[in-house]
Amino acid sequence: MDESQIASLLKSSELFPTPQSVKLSYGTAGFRGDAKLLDSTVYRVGILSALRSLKLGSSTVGLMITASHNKVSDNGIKVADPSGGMLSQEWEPFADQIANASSPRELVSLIREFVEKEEIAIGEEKKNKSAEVWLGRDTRPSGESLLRAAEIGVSSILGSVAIDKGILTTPQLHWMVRAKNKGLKATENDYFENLFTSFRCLIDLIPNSGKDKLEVSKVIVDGANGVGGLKLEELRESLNNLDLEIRNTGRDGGVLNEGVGADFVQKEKVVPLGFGSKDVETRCASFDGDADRLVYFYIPTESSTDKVELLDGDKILSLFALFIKEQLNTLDDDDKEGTRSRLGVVQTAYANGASTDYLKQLGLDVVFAKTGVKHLHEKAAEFDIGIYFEANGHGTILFSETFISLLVAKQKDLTQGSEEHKAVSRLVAVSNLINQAVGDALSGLLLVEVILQHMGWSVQKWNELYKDLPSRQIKVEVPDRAAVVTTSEETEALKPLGIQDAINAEIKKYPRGRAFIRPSGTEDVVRVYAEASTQEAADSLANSVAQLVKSFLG
Ligand code: NG1
Ligand code: ZN
Repeated sequence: MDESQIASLLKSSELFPTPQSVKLSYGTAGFRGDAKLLDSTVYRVGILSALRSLKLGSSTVGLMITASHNKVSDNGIKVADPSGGMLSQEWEPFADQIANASSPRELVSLIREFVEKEEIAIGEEKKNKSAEVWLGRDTRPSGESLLRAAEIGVSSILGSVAIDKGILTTPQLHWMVRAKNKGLKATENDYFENLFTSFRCLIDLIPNSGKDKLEVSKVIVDGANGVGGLKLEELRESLNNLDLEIRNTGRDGGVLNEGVGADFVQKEKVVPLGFGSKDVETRCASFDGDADRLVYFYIPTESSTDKVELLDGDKILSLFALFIKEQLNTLDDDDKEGTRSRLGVVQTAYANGASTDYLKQLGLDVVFAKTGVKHLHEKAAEFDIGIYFEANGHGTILFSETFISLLVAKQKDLTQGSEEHKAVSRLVAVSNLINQAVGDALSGLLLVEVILQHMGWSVQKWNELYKDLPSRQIKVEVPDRAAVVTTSEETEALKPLGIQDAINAEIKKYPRGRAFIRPSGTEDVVRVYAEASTQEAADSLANSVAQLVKSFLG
């Protein structure tokens, strides 16, 4: 690193002193916290993203400013690697170090050390290509000024270019970064065009015999008062074959994620604001604040309360798995070349036990990953087709490059109009529709809608695939959530000592009881999950475990 580079870093970092007494960690999905405290973090992640781009031959890297489903006064930042996936976990410790560096001198010295260790060609880019970082943000009021901090961070690595892509959903930015690095068309319009073209294609492939039982009833979407509803409105202009009503777009004064959105509906299992008795039995969906999560729900007729029937990430996963399996079975019947495919599904410990039983009974390969999509994504990528979902509605379907090439070749060989040709064409269209970079509520919604039409199913019929075991999630505020250390599968607590035995003793009291605790990676809480044969039992188990957390950590 030459003198001018060091001077540039020292000068810009003077603008962003670190707040006192905040310990930052890259966590499950980037840095998150009170937006007022994040300027220096965002600036520093700007530096990191420029270095990441240089390290990877000046590929485009993405920076998304959002705190997803968290409250509106929070914000956060996450990095999209050139593949469109999450930042490589190998770089997370460096992110933590620089975010916590207490002075400009310490910051520069950490960067210098890292640049040497990683052999990043800093300074030489002037002769070659420079780093490029694409920035996006959600609708939070703090987003604009944080975005400026990120730009300053990027530009403080000399020769680097920051390009502001405006207000986007998280998955849009990931999709655009991936497309750009693959040399494909990568604007927001290209993203929309890709969605409606592949959706149209799947609609055209709906079997004729199914037409008379077509499910084209209305779907109502809760946009969480965030960016997702706004983008869905734009997309709707080009969609026919979908009767879509969008509420909670944020235009009518509603507050982001407050009493609305996927996280609220999934965790509380109650009706979001703006929905009520007029919507009984209607198919409804909720996005989260940055539109990378999707859950469905409906209000049952008999409901006298505000409770909903929830169709969470597990149910979406099951629907997708059924559809994909149906297409693969059609192909496998015709499988002369022995090209049988490996289809796998990935869940976390939060997956409802009934969903796991159902998927296994379908004959699927079910594997488990730690919480956080970066872990699920990695495992799903090991299959030809890997479907992953967190119960909270974040997930997607990954197709391996080799498998896509094989499908495209088959599509050319097979006779047009044959069942096999249709099955292959559906799989190719799904691979285009569903975001290959991260979970995406917009593309997920379109895929659910077209599959329901394909099957001729109502939301109620879909819900009957299996019955969820009653479950309850609770957040417990503790002085230090890091005091909870779990096994790698996160299902057992190793620390504090003795707590797991106490939890096990509680679990034993309940038929089909299951419970675990883990520290959240995005909020300052310990999460408790409990499942049992009745709702009362699940609630009671969750409460007893929460009490244990309080007494061991309180
Ligand atoms: P934490 O706060 O680490 O539990 C939450 C979700 C994750 C993931 C991230 C990122 C639950 C229980 N946890 O993480 O699955 O989606 O947020 O947004 O839903
Ligand atoms: Zn989100």
